[in-house]
Amino acid sequence: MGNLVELKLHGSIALIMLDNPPVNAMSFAVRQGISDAIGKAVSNADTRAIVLVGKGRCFCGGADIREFGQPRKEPFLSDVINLIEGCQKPVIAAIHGTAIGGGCEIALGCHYRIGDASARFGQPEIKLGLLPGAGGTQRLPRLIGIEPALEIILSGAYLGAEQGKALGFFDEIVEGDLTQKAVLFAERLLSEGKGPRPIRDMKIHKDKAEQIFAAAHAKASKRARGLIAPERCIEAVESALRVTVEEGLALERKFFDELVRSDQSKAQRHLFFAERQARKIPGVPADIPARAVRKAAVIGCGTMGRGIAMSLANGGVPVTVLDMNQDALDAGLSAIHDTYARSVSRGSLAQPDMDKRMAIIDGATDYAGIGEADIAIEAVFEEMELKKQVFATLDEVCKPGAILATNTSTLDVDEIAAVTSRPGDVIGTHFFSPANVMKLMENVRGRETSPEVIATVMKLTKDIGKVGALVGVCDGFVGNRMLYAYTRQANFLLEEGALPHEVDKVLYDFGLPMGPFAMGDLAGLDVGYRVRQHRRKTKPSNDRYSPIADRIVEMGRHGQKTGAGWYRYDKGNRKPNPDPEIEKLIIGVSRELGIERREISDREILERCLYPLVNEGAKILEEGIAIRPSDIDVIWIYGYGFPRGRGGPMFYADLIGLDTVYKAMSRLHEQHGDMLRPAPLLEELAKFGKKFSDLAS
Ligand code: 3H9
Repeated sequence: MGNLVELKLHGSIALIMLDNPPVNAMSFAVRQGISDAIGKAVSNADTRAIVLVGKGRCFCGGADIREFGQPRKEPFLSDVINLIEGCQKPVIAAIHGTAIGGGCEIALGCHYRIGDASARFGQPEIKLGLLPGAGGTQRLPRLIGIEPALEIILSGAYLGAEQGKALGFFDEIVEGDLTQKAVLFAERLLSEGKGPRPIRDMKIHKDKAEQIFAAAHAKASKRARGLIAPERCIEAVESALRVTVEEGLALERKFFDELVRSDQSKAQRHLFFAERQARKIPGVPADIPARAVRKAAVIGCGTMGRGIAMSLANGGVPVTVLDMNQDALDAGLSAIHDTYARSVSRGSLAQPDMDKRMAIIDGATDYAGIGEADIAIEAVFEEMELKKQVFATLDEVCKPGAILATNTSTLDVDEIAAVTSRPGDVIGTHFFSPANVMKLMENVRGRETSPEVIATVMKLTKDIGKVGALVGVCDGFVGNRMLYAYTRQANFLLEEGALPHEVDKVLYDFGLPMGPFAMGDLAGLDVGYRVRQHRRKTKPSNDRYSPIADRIVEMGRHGQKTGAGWYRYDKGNRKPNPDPEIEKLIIGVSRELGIERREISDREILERCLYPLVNEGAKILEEGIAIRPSDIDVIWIYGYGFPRGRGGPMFYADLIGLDTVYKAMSRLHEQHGDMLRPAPLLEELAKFGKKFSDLAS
């Protein structure tokens, strides 16, 4: 390991440079290095001011997350920050790229902060189930005020240079060479006789504090149901108003230690690395050149097509939406406009950003209009023959080298690719509904998809702000195949004695945004119905099959959109109301099937729904459909709202112990037969006392 912190003493200014690629994380060696460098700069008589900069892509990406959970080594980050803050010579942070987490806290320890246009700052610890643990909860509110500080700490969002300047985080935003400008800034301070300006000495403004905290508590309990970190963040910031800085820092530290040991934080740290690991594809080297995607096309202007077009435009990729029917196209484009306009009126999107996005979306009613697209994403009705027709046409009209992608959620990508003369350019890009909101792209590698096409689509996924996982071809791919295993058991539970709202409540209480039946109503029950009918025709089977869902659709109840499905809905209200008619139907089906209804405990509901989900995940791993267990977690977190604090189904199973899951599956197998047979991989890992995370990837 080279020198991770460089000190240059020249003239009156000492320059301390962090050099710990890729993101200058505050590992033990970096903390030690800064501490030593500060010590030398302080004792050097010529030095009158100190400038701290980061080399490479950013100032600092925070504490080294890989060190969490390991024994702590001194100097701690808070010691280093206290050392900087207590320095008798002014210390200036010169920020480019991100200064986040511990990186933001280091900057807050400095007496002045300047940045260039690329500078961003934030406290993303909450996304790791933590709170800022090196003074962020005490210094940020003192510097910029409690309301914006709380917002930054609770959202984990990064703010840019201009916003930072307006809030008083940055003293100056400079153009040109940042280090040079920082040295000039330091010299100016000296010439003006300005010295250290520790934030800890700043007065905290208490105006409207009560309302601000009440609003923060209300928002946290709504947005972060079941998570401990948000409340701890608020309590720590609240303490800044009541107690001394020392006491506030001690409380913050106590909370940090408690959170870092919690399963919720372990789960969220797992997800941080899982998301990044998912971008690494065996057989697709990181340096393989991705194709340029300068222009995209989306085929189909229905709900999915519109959402996909918006996702691309949101990421700055110009997109042409193709629909052969002019009226459908007009309706689609105006729906896109209206969706953006709603975001503007809610305040979540600025009007100029909406204008920019709308300006790069256009429509076409003829395939000739998309010949120049670098990627064409098909989002037509989920029907094989139709998709084949579309791909045959795309093959004719798209330029050589264009990527032909399908948004199918269940169909065989290889069969679709086979109608083209370029199966190497065909790939699945499975977006989740609503596509402009949901972050997941389940990208599907066909038998012949080329590594270059995979690299391009994985890069595009990141470029447009989505999270991707690459999977192989099978019925339902990873997400929907596992979803089927889960909803199937939920349906059987109804036949055996439970009611939809009872099942949904257990899964909601577990942390899912909604249970399987409320979710079905939201998504529309007719979609699953069509898939099941197709499957029964193409792959008849004697497996146990619950007729309830089909009967509900055949009653004309398609979910929220028809005002009734598993539940009944009042006009204009999305709240699901249990419906006696459905209860009667369910009880009738139990009778028809000769099943004696029984009391079903919450625990049984949870195990019966979640363990088969995990079991299916194990089968998917055995078959090589998912590359690694953590990819499955990424899919379930970003595509299905699996609670972040549980880390995804495979991490959750690891946490409760695969032996527990295996034993429960064996019991269920005995009770319910083959459909619940434990996956051999689950059995093997459980027998050897291993975890899914022990599987090499
Ligand atoms: C904290 O600071 C707690 C303190 O309050 C108190 C402590 C006492 N540590 O995202 P990328 C790795 S909590 C270790 O692809 P980008 C990452 O795994 C920390 N590793 O790059 C990846 O590795 P690999 C608060 C880290 O340019 C590589 O760097 N900080 C860390 O798209 C590139 O990452 C955060 O939560 C880290 N802190 O984005 C950090 N950060 O190549 C959040 C990154 O092996 N991080 N890595 O896969 C980010 O938002 C982005 O990583 C960042 C760069 C914007 C920095």
